[in-house]
Amino acid sequence: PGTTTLTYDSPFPADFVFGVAAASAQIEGAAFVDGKGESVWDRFARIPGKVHNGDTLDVACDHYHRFDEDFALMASLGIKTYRLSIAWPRIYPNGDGALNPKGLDFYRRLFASMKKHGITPWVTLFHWDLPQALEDRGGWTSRVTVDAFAQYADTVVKAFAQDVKHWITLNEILCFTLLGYGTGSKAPGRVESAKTVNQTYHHALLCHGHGVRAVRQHGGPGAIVGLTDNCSVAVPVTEKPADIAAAKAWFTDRNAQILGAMQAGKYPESFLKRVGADAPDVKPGDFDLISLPTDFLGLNIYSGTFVRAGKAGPEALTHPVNYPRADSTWLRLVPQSIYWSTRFCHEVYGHQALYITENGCGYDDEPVVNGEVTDLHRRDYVRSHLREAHRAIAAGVPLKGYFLWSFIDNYEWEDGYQRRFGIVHCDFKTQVRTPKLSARYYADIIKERRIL
Ligand code: GBH
Repeated sequence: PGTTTLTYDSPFPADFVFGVAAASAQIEGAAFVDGKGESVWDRFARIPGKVHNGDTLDVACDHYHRFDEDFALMASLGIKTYRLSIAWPRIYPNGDGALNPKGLDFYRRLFASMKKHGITPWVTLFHWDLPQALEDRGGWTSRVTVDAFAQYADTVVKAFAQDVKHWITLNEILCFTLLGYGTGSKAPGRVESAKTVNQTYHHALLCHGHGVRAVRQHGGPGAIVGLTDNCSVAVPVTEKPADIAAAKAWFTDRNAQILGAMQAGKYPESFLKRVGADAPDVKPGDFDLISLPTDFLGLNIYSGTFVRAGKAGPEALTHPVNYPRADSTWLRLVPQSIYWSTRFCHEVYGHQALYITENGCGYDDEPVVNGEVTDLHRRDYVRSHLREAHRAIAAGVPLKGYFLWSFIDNYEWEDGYQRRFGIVHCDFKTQVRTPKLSARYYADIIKERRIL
């Protein structure tokens, strides 16, 4: 990368976006209200032993009924950009077929409230809440889901072209494919062959393509669109050239199936060699969709893997047990992940606009004491990760924004309500919201546009 004139204490560039993020299934609640269909998570949460404490998504933060007060709180903290997702089963309760007008009405009211509070929406079309009716017809293993998504994307983009100018097609393909159909730790909890799992990735990539196509056809003037990926992040153990080269090679290899394929317009040779007979079936024209040009790439970055140059090539290291982490065991504290993920995406895939669409940390015990949650651990997490974002920009990486996950404590998937990621505390019994210390801290950063 080139260099800019940004120095250690400089403010972020004037057009840098500071936001917060959340997702429909995790905050809305109202899981069976106003005609919403069942999602795979509504079903999965009811299978004994799948979700911590048997927590369901039925009520969550009751954002469905409280969005106006939530946006008032957001605005009071100076937050002007919010990444949300639309619940597919609200719009098409059966995945395709009959449209539910009350689903569209809900988001119409929600966007009006955001507008009133001066908050710009960034909208993800799919953040894991697949209609159960589609799962019953094969879910992500079937092209039925691709056709249904194409229709859903057309409907939503058309309906909200006036309200929404920033679109994200899918959130984290890996999580709803490999973890939903390979390991079974996420909904729908299936354990399928490698061949089948690779096919689910391929169908997800096709849906991404349909999302891009829908925004180009119906998004209206000024609409932009991209994917949010949770790429594998490689952090060189030292910043000597040999370790950086090793990290870059590992990064390129590990991200071949999604980022590599989108860029190359085909599955890269390294990937095809690795999967052999388990390669996905590809139909003519598939890659015309998958490789449609996008306007930006979103990255959800929480952690990273250390890589060094070994005798036989790049070596990825397992974190030792004592390596610091949040309460989520996978969430090792590696702030340099922000710098290296964005830099490598720019260098390897040529991305010219990158956004951190999620970054945050989850902890279990964050009680409100004397009206306060002094989450200094989260304040420190945000600060150290923004430092690395700033470093990336200074090094000429086109990083354009940062969305903190999450605005409010919410349904943390298989970890239920115990694991808190919010900068606003939610009491799930009373629905009382209490901004944590980290919310005040982030509000100050947004106001001054520099690291405090
Ligand atoms: C994001 O995923 C989600 O987009 C968001 O909805 C969620 O609430 C948030 O982050 C916090 O978790 O089983 O060892 O393979 C986070 C990224 C990547 C974290 C996959 C869990 C699985 C580890 N996820 N990872 S493993």
